[in-house]
Order: sequence, then C-alpha cells, then structure tokens
Amino acid sequence: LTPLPTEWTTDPELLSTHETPTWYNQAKYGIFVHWGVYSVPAWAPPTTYAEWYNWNLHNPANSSNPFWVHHLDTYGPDVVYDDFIANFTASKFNASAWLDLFDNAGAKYFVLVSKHHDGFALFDTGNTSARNSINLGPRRDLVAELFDVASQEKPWMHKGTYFSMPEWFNPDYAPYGFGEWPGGLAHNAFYPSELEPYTGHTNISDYLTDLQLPQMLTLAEKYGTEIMWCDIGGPNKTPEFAAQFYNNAFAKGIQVLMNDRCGALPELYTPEYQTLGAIQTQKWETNEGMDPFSYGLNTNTNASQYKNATTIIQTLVDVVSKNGNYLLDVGPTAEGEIIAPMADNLLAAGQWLANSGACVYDTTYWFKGAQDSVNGTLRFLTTPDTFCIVSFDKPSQQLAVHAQIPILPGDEIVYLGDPNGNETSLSWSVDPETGYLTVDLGGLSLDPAGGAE
Ligand code: FUL
Repeated sequence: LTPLPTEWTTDPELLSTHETPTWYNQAKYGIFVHWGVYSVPAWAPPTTYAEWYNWNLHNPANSSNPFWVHHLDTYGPDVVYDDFIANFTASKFNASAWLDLFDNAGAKYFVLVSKHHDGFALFDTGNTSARNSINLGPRRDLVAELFDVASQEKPWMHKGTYFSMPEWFNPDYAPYGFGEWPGGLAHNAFYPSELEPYTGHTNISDYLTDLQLPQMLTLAEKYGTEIMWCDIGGPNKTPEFAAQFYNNAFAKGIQVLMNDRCGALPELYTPEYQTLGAIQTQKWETNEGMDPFSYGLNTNTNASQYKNATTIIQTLVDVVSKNGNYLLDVGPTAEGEIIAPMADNLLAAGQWLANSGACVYDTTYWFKGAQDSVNGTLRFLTTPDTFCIVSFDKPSQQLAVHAQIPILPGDEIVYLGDPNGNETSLSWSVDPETGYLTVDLGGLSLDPAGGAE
C-alpha cells in the first residue's frame, strides 16, 4: 500500500504513485487544439501531419519531397517557415466562441497546444524566449485569453496545455541532440541557421534549466494549467517540475495530471490515432484529429473526410468502455476559426451526448468488457445505480445481448437514444439457461448510436 503523499519530492518512485484526478476520470471527453504558425501553410500530403510542415519541408529539400514542391509552387524559394509568423494573425480568434463550441460538443476539458515542436509559443515565455505570440504575429497572449475566458464563462471546464519538450531548430537544443527524431537527421545538416534564423531566439546557457523547466512552471503557476500534456519526452527536468506542479496543486486544493510524454513519468498512456482492444486497469487517453491523419489544419483534406458524429461517438464510447478518455483534436485556421465542417460534426456528436451523456460521463467500464457482445457492436458502462448498453448498430425489433449483464427482476430498461430526449421504457427478458438479455425495441425509431440504460 502507498499512502497518498501530502508532499511530493523528485523521487521517481514517489512521483510514479501520482494518480489521475477524479475530475479527469469522470470527464471522459476533451478537445485538443493544434494552432500555431503551421496553421498558416496548413498543408500536407494526405494522411500526413500538417503541423510538421517545417520539418518536412527540409526532409529533404528536393523535388522528391511533396512539401518542398508545394512550398516552391505556392510561396516561391524566398519564403521560409518563420515568414509565416506574420500571417499567423489570430484576427478572428474568439475564445468565448471556442468555449461554447467545446461545451456544446459535450467536452469537459480542453488541451491547447501552447508550443509545438516549431518552438513558437502561444503564451508569455518571458525572458526564456522571445519566440511567442505576444512579441510576434498576433501580439496576443492566446493561452491567457482562452484560459481566462474559460475560468469566467465555463468555470467547470478543465484546462490543459500541450507542450513540446524539445524545439526542432532552436540552436540551444542542439547540445541535447536531434538524433532521436524521425529520420535521425542532424540539425545543422539540413537546416542552416544562418539562412533561416530562429526568430525570437534569446541566448540562454542551458535549454532545460533556462527554457524548458521555467516555461513548464509558467504554464502551471501563472496560467494554472491542470493538464501538462507533454510531447516527445527526451532530455528533461520533469521530476523537478512534477514535484512543484503536484505540491502547488495540493496547496491550491485542485487535482492536476501529466501525461506519459514528459520524459520521466508514466502517468497517462496516450496512444495516437489508435485505440486499445482491451480494458486497461490504468487510466489512459487516446488522441486523434478530426482529420484522417493530421492535428493541425490540412487544407489538402476534403472536409467530407472529417470524423462524423457517429464515428466520434462510437470512438468515445469504445474508449470509455475500456477505461480511457478521448481527446479529439481540431485545427483552427491561422485567423483562429474552427471551420464549420469540423464544428458541425462536433456539435452533432454533442447532441447525442446531451441525451445519452449519462452513459458516458462519470461512468466506469464494466469489468467483463465488450468481448461477449454480439459482433463487438455493444459497449457496456456502469454507474452506481445504472448499467448502460450502447449499441453501434441499429437493431431492428430486438436487441440481443450475449452477455450475463447484472439485471434483476423488477429492473427497468430505458431507451435514451431518442433525438428529442424522450425516455421510453422497454420490456425485456433473460434466458433462464444462458442468462442472456433480450430487449424488445417495439416500434422505436432508432438513431444511429442509441443507448439504453
Ligand atoms: C505527436 C506530434 O509530433 C504531433 O504533431 C501531434 O502534436 C501529436 C499529438 O503528438 O507526437
């Protein structure tokens, strides 16, 4: 047994006992936002990460590289990535509108990219770096705007920040190496800094002590992030950060968490564009974009390919039934708009959640999972006084549940999937030999992802 610490230290064994917050375990669904300088070109070949534009532009810079070809065709040879900073305007960014969308989508938290691998921060990085949206581009503190409006208008919504531990082309990161990056390319081999200066670079003596750690502490202490959603890991001061993050949260009476990409802690497993087949005993979180395979906006993707409401709901329910959370990403435009095809699909999923959310939020997975269900199309979730069955298929007259779910004579089964929110009581029977449940759906008109409780 491990007593819950009241004082965190940098001891890795102690830090590894930190658990995900109660609010996080209940929230289930969050919106991820990839927004930055890469939202200006907003381009990648199909199923490639558009937020990797600058990396891919140089990998290699020749006609076999679709990024390079696109860049030359569209902008010509003289435009470099940092020239896009001026076009990252945020001119239509309205924090209140974003938060209304997240809320109506049914999300209970959000995670905003505060700094991606391009090293351009959307928050005030003080004297650690001048490469941020306050000095350059929009000249606004975008993290503060979203966080402040969230605190005022949606105080129940939890706030998180994605944070890239390394910065691709920051010369101060060079001593820590780039060998582990995809392709194993050496920094100076393909990105001569004298040709493409790292805009906003301030000389510091050590990247980890003078930039990475203070920036993470700023997000925690000045901005009050509740989720430190790190990326890439690598060299880090994470134990120092975590101890302060957890101690400050404890003192403030809030619960916070970090993910498994901070280079040191295993707190939250975060598979990317991937869900897991089985229930996990540890809380986990899958993350993916509305786009088939990009987090940042990719204008090369046809909007019809964005995840629709059915896919969103089925993924959410599937993940939640296995003890996970779902972090679904949008890529706003450089002006700060979440385009209608993305917003509409989120809102359509939100409508289902408005009726059937009782079978998602605050639920616990059923220990037997979905393995006994018909063709894998049923998911089971429990609350202290209900048992939820979510069917991914539209059954016709009867729903056959090939599992011995806990139901007792006298229990009521209520259909929640009615788009108008009407709840209909359904008759049911249990086969005395198999213990399997059959629910009579009578003349219900079923929506694609109806739930019953
Ligand atoms: C990855 C990054 O490289 C992607 O661009 C994206 O941010 C994803 C969530 O994490 O590791």
